[in-house]
Amino acid sequence: MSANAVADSALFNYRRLTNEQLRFYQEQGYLVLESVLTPQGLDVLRRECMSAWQVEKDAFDPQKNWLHNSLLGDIHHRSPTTRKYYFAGPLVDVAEQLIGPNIKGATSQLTFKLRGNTMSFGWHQDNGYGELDPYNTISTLTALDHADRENGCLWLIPGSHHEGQIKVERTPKERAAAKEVVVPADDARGAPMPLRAGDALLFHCWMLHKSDGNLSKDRDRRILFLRYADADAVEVYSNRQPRLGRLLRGVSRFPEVRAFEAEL
Ligand SMILES: O=C(O)CCC(=O)C(=O)O
Repeated sequence: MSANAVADSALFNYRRLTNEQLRFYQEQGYLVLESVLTPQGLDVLRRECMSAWQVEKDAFDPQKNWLHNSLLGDIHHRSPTTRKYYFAGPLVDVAEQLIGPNIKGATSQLTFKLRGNTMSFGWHQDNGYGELDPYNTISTLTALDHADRENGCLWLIPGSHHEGQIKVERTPKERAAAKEVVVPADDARGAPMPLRAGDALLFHCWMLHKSDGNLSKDRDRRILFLRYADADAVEVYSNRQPRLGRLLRGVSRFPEVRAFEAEL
């Protein structure tokens, strides 16, 4: 049976956040959701994502930058099961509970640290890379491998989203060159976020987070990164143009958002 023909419930575990989880998110700014992918869903996603990665990328190359070594954008264009997961999987229900009734997809990408990739990502907010308003966008990281301190799991500073938007200046040239954004933060306040393959970590757009390099000799650390935003969210850095992303729930006042990827 092709991935497209497999029922969503065989691939993904749907859920509603409890009041306790909602309170925790408000206070701490993050949640770990266990087993969002079923074993079959994990298997299919890994296969499709690796095929897409291998078309574009080689093994880790220390001469190349983090963009080349770690990221592959618009993975929902290349993997049908990712598209299903991004557009209609359990994280969309969760986004609706955390953001509100009107939701669009804002980013889909692979963020991989294959064995040998010892590059770290410094402390940053995801809203530092692409400031979206309103300030309730969520980042979700679905683990395609077990992730721990040895192979470069995420670290975050619980509660740091209460500090608000940290202004980071990047010129259009630096933005085009994907210059890394790093903000000063106290390592001692950081907490590692180990995940089992199939779990997802999600956090607020103001959450300070980082990751260290993958120091394992024989384990990859592959993550599927999806960002969800209010359907009317605008890009502050781009003259407040609407962020283009597929409308997944509810309505948007922007016709270009209503039309974006509607055919997918
Ligand atoms: O892949 C990583 O280790 C870091 C990812 C990250 O910080 C991000 O996607 O914002």
